Amino acid sequence: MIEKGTNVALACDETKADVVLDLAEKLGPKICILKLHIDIIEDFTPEFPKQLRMLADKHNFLLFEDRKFADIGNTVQLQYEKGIYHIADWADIVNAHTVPGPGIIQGLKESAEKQSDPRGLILLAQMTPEGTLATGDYTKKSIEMAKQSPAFVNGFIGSSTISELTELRELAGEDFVIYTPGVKLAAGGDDLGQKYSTPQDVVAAGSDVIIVGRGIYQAEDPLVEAEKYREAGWDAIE
Ligand code: S5P
Repeated sequence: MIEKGTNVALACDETKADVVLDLAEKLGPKICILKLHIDIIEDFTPEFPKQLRMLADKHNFLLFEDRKFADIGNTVQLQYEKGIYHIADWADIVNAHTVPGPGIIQGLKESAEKQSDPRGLILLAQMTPEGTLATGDYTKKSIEMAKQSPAFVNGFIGSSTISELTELRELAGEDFVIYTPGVKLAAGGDDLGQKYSTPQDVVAAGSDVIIVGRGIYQAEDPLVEAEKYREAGWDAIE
């Protein structure tokens, strides 16, 4: 982040491999992370994550597969390592819900340790949509779980609701990275409960990384828009 002067994670929710690769190549210099949902790619081939990995190394950003694991330890190991996606082979970071308890962290950690490159986990201590159940005691217990595995769990997904995000930062302390989705230059929401705050407001509330999806990739010129978010996010950090 410091080398590139950016705290923007691009939520690249496009469904065609070449569109994702094109955005990764063009926007690579502006972002610290490319977050994707591998299971929405309609023309997936094993070549796709390999090409993405090459672009991540070329432009010095991390790959974050937003898999939101949510099962028992044994099952998440299979989902992380096997199937058609082999996520553990190429994703620097994945995330998990804490609803199953600490076994999910242990399971993913054992799989991660088989890899030669470092792997990290983000816990969904909060979520952005209206009516989420990930609040209060759930958030507190998620943070406690992270503190049991601090070398592997690098941080949390935080809410885009400013009061909640502020509380998350207070509870988490300074040793964890907080990643906040639901970020747009103009606050608001969508028709399905997503809630947006601005880069300035989420960083002021304690967020480190701003996760931006439609605000960038649906813009007329995603490169121009990515630079606006980079500037807003990095000015706020500084
Ligand atoms: O609570 C959450 C957690 C995540 S990871 N709320 C979210 O919106 N996300 C993800 O962030 C979501 O899956 C999507 O990929 C991105 C937000 O996209 P946007 O288009 O609304 O900016």
